[in-house]
Amino acid sequence: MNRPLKPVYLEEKLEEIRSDGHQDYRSKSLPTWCPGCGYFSVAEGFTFALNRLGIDYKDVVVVSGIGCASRFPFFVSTYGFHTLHGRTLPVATGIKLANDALTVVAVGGDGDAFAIGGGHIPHAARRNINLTYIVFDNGIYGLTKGQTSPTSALGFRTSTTPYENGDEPLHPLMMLLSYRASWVGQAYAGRPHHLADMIATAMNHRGFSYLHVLSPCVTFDKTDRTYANLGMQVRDLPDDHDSGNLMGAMAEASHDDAPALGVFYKEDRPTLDEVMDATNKRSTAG
Ligand SMILES: Cc1ncc(C[n+]2csc(CCOP(=O)(O)OP(=O)(O)O)c2C)c(N)n1
Ligand code: SF4
Ligand SMILES: [Mg+2]
Repeated sequence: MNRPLKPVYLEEKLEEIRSDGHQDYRSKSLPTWCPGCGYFSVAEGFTFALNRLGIDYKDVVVVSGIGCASRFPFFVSTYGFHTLHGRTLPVATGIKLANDALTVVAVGGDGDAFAIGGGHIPHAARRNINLTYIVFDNGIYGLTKGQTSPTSALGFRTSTTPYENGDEPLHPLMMLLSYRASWVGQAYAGRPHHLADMIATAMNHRGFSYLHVLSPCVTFDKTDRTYANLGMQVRDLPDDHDSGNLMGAMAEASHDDAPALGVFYKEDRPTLDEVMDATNKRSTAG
């Protein structure tokens, strides 16, 4: 018997949110992600974060590359730009520099960020572009049906590594810390409330904020980054963690077997648009 598909998007829920004085940031396009994909938590967390920060959706642009994660702009009712594979950050940078009143959030998968797009990250971080970059790391290429990615674990079997992955994975948090991203945090799709908090905190930072989200691909990874495994591994950063201490942040980030959740590092320093404004002023003075 064919059962009618029930929309996940309920009109009553929308009304409830509106009558509460909140905006609903979910779009009318239903997510095309597989049931159980960690990305639903990110989308939900994002709408909570925008409500908490009180940002109007007309003032937000979500920029993505290509991949399952990069479908994100279709499923939130902000402005969106689905760009080319790996070119999220250059486009996001251009948007922010053209109109710095906009809140710019760049999103994408681990392949988009660290394989084809990896060359852009160091420069966005060191120049402290005032935007948020959320990478949904499932350790695999989901959209193209399960090939290894730069963050796939050693020994992981995929369609491209049937005899086990022998490539050492990249370490995104260590990379971002050494590139001097001015805000670096980690969250987990299986802890949606914490994730929502972390998205809001990252977006509230002035400067380049990098949020790494550990997220299971339930369709192509049945053995490694599963909810069961990640749920056992993740831990909170210690209460006495000093997010102003870069070396301390690196030490916490280096515990590969027990990924910590929370804000690893933050610092306050001039952003790219501030530096450019100052340069403009100097060049036009006298
Ligand atoms: C220039 C270019 N090269 C390759 C591809 C094929 N391709 C599309 S998505 C993707 C990887 C997606 O993996 P990831 O960024 O981790 O996103 P996920 O699907 O896992 O969310 C690749 C290789 C492409 N679309 N464009
Ligand atoms: S293939 Fe994997 S990453 Fe893509 S939507 Fe399905 S579960 Fe999510
Ligand atoms: Mg991926």
